[in-house]
Amino acid sequence: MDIEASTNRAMAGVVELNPGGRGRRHSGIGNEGSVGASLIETADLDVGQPAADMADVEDTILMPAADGVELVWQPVRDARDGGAILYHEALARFPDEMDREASPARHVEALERLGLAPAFDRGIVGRVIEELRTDPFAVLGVNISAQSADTGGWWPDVALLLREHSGIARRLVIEITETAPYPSISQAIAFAAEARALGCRVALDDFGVGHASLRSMLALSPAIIKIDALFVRAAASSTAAGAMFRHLVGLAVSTGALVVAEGVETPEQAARALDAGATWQQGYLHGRPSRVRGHEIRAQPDRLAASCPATREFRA
Ligand code: G
Ligand code: MN
Repeated sequence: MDIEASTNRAMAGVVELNPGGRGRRHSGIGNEGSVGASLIETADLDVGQPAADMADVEDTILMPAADGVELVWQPVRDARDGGAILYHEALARFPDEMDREASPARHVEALERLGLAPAFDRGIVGRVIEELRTDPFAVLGVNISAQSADTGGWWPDVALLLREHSGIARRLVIEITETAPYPSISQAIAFAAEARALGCRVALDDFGVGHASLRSMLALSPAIIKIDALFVRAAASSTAAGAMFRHLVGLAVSTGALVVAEGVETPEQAARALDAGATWQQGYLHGRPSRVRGHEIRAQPDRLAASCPATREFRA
């Protein structure tokens, strides 16, 4: 389906039913009923998608714009002595999901099935840029769907904002998740190049489990590659799984990218990842996603620049 057309159609329904474009849900618990029900009905008729997916659309598209989504920060640290913070990944949390570890993955997957992830991403990217603007010491990663890796869509507005506020782009890591395929790989390449030219770091997220991850690893030339948690978790289970983890990290390192092992929960996993070459790590061992924005957990804004040039030669 054409993403832009489907976004416009669905957004037309949203705007019509919610004059002013602000969400409901500030109370957090429950569904006030009529707006939600009519949106589902209308959208179901107009777009012809399952009602459950449309309920997710209502939450996920309206809430970031309405500040209804909370952003928590999780550090990416140097696993060697000191545990220096490279940046924090800003993770979206929905207020009705009281378990603060809950990931929005389920909602995002519903949006991706509908081709609507870019509308959600736009809201979150805006929120993250706002945090970077108000806090000159923040260095943040934001997740976007592969569906958003496009020089059309929301990118021109964001690029303009980044140009106007110099110094923000170099503190922004754009993590592209590949749970959905790229609508166009040539668009994704152009998107990554433009983001890089502005000074942003492009990261390939969930490496090893996404769509087309080897192709995009070569084509997008990401500054950062994040190895999916699956591999470090499995690594201890057998010699073969351990070897696979080591090789996967080695493959990522060989591109010249800065490599982050995700989902590190134990000292043993940290040691194994470090030994494999994943100097940078993220996971509960190194810090849980948190609301805290305190200075004691700050990243050094220059560390990202020093550790990870936005552009580099492909070394493999
Ligand atoms: O796809 P991405 O890597 O951006 O997803 C991050 C998600 O993983 C977040 O929802 C976060 O809360 C969760 N997470 C972060 N670190 C850990 C960890 O060490 N263990 C587990 N199980 N989940 C984690
Ligand atoms: Mn991520």
